Amino acid sequence: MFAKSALCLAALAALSAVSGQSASAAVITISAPTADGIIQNAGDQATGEGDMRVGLLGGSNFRVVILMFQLPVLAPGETVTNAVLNTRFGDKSNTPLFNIDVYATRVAAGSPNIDNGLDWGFGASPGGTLIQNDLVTPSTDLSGGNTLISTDATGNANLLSYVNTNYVAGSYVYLRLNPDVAQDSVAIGGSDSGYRVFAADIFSGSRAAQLELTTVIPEPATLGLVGLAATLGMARRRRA
Ligand SMILES: [Ca+2]
Ligand SMILES: [Ca+2]
Repeated sequence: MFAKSALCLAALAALSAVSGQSASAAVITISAPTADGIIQNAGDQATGEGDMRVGLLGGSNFRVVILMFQLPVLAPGETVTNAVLNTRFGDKSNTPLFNIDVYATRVAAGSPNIDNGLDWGFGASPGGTLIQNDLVTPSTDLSGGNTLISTDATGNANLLSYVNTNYVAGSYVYLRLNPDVAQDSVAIGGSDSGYRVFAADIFSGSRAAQLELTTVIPEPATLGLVGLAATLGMARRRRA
């Protein structure tokens, strides 16, 4: 029943697209690759861990999580209209007292490489573009052991703006999950306190962080007008 309705809706959408009556929307889900991982204050990194910590490990290893997502090639005229970061968390490790903030670090070409996060300072406000303040707080219930946490409306708007401003198809957008405290154990909540983020490396990637982009492709009639306007614009420039 639902499948049939969906098919009918899809057929109608296709028909109206052909007849130039509507725009079509799509949701593109991009999973983080296994190049996701942690960087820590000692200046090193790890990309093979299934359990990526935001917080302190072993008393002195202050860790932040680096995620990256490959921006897809869009169709002519296709625009991104919403962006959401979906991250899955395991149980807390001990009792973290801090919150996690999300920053965008850069868009970079080439293979996904956690080194793109290494040139950052380690502190409560590492710089870059703040996407989401307090994505996770000490009161966030993570007891289920596999909890999906998504950016909220403000975070989505910030992420959309960052993605659209810096979009390069095929390149990776780098995001950083950062503790919003200094790196001492007292502020963090103890020497082994942190939040555990699932990496792409385990559960066959099924718990990997995901960037969800909603896009809209304009109707063919609009595309035609855009093309006509561009042609007229070119003609005008030639005359001038
Ligand atoms: Ca990894
Ligand atoms: Ca914060």
